Amino acid sequence: MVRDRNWSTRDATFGRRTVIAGTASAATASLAGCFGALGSGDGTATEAEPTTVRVELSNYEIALSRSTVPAGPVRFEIRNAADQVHQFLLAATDRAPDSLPKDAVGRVDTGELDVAVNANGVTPGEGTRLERELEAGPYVAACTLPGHYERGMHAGFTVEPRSR
Ligand SMILES: [Cu+2]
Repeated sequence: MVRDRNWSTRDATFGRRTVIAGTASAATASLAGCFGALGSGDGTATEAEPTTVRVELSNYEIALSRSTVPAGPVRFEIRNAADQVHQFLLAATDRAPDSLPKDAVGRVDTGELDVAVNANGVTPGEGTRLERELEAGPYVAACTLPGHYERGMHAGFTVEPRSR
């Protein structure tokens, strides 16, 4: 007798759980439908949330809040903490951060680089926000204003393949 009652209780619990699970998956399916509709609107099917990287420019350094991100959308929040204009350039390259190609007058030759981000002329005390879709690979961040790169305004950055 006792055993029978236990069984019926367990059945009831199991039944309730099944209903809850069913409701949750229906909600997930309708949310996915909404995102799918948004994605097709602007031609991008990206579902990933952007990874935020804070960039602080100073004399003469580029500080990144993280040096590795997963491939996909990356949002750069760039701030110039210095007393003069700086640049945040990010290029896909397998060169070392201090070995970017130079032009005839010794400046970083951006024409030789696969530039992913170029925030030029960031005003002192101000900032800008840029979002880019980045593919996996090695990158170098730099400020190419005369003398700045040579004084150390460069940093390595890596975009890793997104694990699925
Ligand atoms: Cu600079």
